[in-house]
Amino acid sequence: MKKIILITLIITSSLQGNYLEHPKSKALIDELVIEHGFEKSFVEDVLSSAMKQQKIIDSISKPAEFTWTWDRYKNLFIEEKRIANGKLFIKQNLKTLERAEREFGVPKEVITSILGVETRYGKIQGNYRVIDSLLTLGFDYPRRAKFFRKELVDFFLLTRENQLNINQIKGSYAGAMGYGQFISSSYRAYAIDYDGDGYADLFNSVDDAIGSVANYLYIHGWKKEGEIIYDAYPNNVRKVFKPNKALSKFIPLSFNEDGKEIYFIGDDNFVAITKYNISHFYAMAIYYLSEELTK
Ligand SMILES: [Ca+2]
Repeated sequence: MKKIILITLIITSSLQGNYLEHPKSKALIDELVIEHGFEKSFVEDVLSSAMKQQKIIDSISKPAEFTWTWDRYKNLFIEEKRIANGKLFIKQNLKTLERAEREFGVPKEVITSILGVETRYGKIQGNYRVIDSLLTLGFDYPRRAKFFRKELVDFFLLTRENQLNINQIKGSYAGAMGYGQFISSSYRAYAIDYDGDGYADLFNSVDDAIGSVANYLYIHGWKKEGEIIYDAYPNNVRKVFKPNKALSKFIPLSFNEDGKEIYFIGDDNFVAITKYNISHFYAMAIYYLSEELTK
């Protein structure tokens, strides 16, 4: 009986994973120590306390953008509570939003919609330890391993640069963090200090979050006087897209909404939103919500 219990314990612990013993850990440790100057014992401690989580792999394998219908996606994000809280968010942060609009050209309703869709305006920033997410996906999810392995190194660098506790930072199952759910490389590249304390804090500073989202969209091609989408008719969509390559930056879109097919043309600013999250449903939801917030 004792023996059986012991075996069970061993199996359980190896399933949860102690990432220090993972075959891919040695190369990571070497890279962090040799190329980036981390203490070996520090990296080893972090890896030995990190856990593989099957839930993370299950979640990333079936994202809403690919498995849901547009109606279901739209109903989740464009609903009364999110609209009302968005209007309240604008009221409470009007000065900062107007400054971001002036400096980056991104309307306050669009910035607000991104924060609303990502985290309900900062309320739900994710409950996974980011170190667990990035090790699980970087080491044990072959389809996206290369991407997440790179984010993992960026996460070590980010937490060192910003003096964050690498073992405590939480985020989404995919390692996205803070109000605007920035992944580590985006945090390092596009997060800005917007409240003047000299430090970009996307977890606690709503001003920094607002400035950083606007900066991200601006750098990814947002045009001040540009459009997100145009309405289109099916014939028009074909006419515009097939013969005229000069217009190929536009994206033809059709969505089945409330039982009928609707047609749109995505412009520069639609493309900029997809750089935030590469999904047509996502960009469309941001557009719809931002329209509701202008009312
Ligand atoms: Ca700041």
